[in-house]
Amino acid sequence: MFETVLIANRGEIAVRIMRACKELGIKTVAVYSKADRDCLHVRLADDAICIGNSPSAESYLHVPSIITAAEIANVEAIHPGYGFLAEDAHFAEICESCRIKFIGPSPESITKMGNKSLAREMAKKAGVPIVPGSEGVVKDKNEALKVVEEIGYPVIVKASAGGGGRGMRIAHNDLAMATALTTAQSEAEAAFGSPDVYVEKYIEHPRHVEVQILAGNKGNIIHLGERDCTVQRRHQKLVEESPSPAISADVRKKICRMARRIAQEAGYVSAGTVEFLVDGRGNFYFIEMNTRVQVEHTVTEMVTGVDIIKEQLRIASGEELSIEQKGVRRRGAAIECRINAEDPDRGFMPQSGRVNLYIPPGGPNVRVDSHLYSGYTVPSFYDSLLAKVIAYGKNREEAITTMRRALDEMVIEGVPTTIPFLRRIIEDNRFARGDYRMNLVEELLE
Ligand code: MV4
Repeated sequence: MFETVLIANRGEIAVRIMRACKELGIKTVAVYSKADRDCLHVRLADDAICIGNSPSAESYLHVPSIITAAEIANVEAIHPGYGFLAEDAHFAEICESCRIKFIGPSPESITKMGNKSLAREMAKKAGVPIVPGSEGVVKDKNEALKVVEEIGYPVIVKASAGGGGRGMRIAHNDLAMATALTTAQSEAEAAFGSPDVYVEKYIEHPRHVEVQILAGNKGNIIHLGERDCTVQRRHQKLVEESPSPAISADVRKKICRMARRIAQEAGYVSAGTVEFLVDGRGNFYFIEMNTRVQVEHTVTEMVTGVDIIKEQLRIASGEELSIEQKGVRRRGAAIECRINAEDPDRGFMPQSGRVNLYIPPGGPNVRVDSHLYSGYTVPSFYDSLLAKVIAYGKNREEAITTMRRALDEMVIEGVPTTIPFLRRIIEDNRFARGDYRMNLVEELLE
């Protein structure tokens, strides 16, 4: 196992990774921007290095500063967490050439899966169902209309270099198709530096179901079951849970098998997540694969007892996974609420300022992953995630009861948060029945 690891991230995920390192006897090196001197991840680390100014581009995204810090601290490996440089193939490559282990998949895997159109083709080749649509990139209106002839409206135009819902446009007819195509292309060019887009049939009211996989160094790939992340607002997940309340045992088995198959086809190594859309009839379709650890990995940890970060560290250091597929037991249900410094009454506008008082929930079956403490000042430069509250129960009903209790206990004073809005979701009857679709949040806002 590694002796020393640098964590190229901040906030709750930096804290989470340090906890795993500590339990594995690994020394941790934190990096921080000028805005983050007083952050919890700096305090918890064995060593901490300032890497630059507050804007991410001058610190957490600034590759030369991070590599320099890694050289100075003489670390063997870098854990990128999620966001920032986690899915930057170029960064992974630079780590490799500096003989620093990037804790994640190979640069080639990141590049392959980062191209969503290519990933689609790969899934298709592996025999995994994909959403009906174009074969590869669509260049112009004529090509797009040819696809529509086969699949019909509505369709959705997606950026190849996008993902997570960024750069998507829906079209219901030929006229809208023309504008959807050109706006998606120019948005993609501006946001990702590539105008490539592809076309898919628009699935109405789908659910977002994703499968956690762990791929060892010997081609051994296991899955840890699925997560349901249907409760989203503008592609930001608010609540995630495992197992999904909306799929049958039969669909679950198939979707998990398909996730493994994609990872196998791609020669994937490390932790990853395979995303699917599930329609009202239980049909499922691959949409994309994420090559990082995700915010919501915690719900999978709660129902499987597997520490996903430790497994990532084991794989990266050349060790084998600590578990085999037949040793994975999924028990009970877990729900996660993301607590953000955002004002739901003002369009979820990000908020910053001093947290005068923080009282985290506790007690049986409650896990809180957070970098908060009373007196902490939330800076305006970064993602607004403050805490993740995860409730566990023997079944979904118990998990919901525990979540309701946990959210009632939780106090964050000084900065507006999404807690009141999350309470409404957890108390909603449709949520309780598991009978909701992608528009639950919008309906609650009206
Ligand atoms: C879709 C879709 C409908 N049809 N693709 C892609 C990334 C994910 N974050 C949302 N994505 C969607 N892709 C096709 N062909 C609808 C969504 C979508 C969504 C899906 C499930 C649950 C909530 C959602 C919220 C917005 C968009």
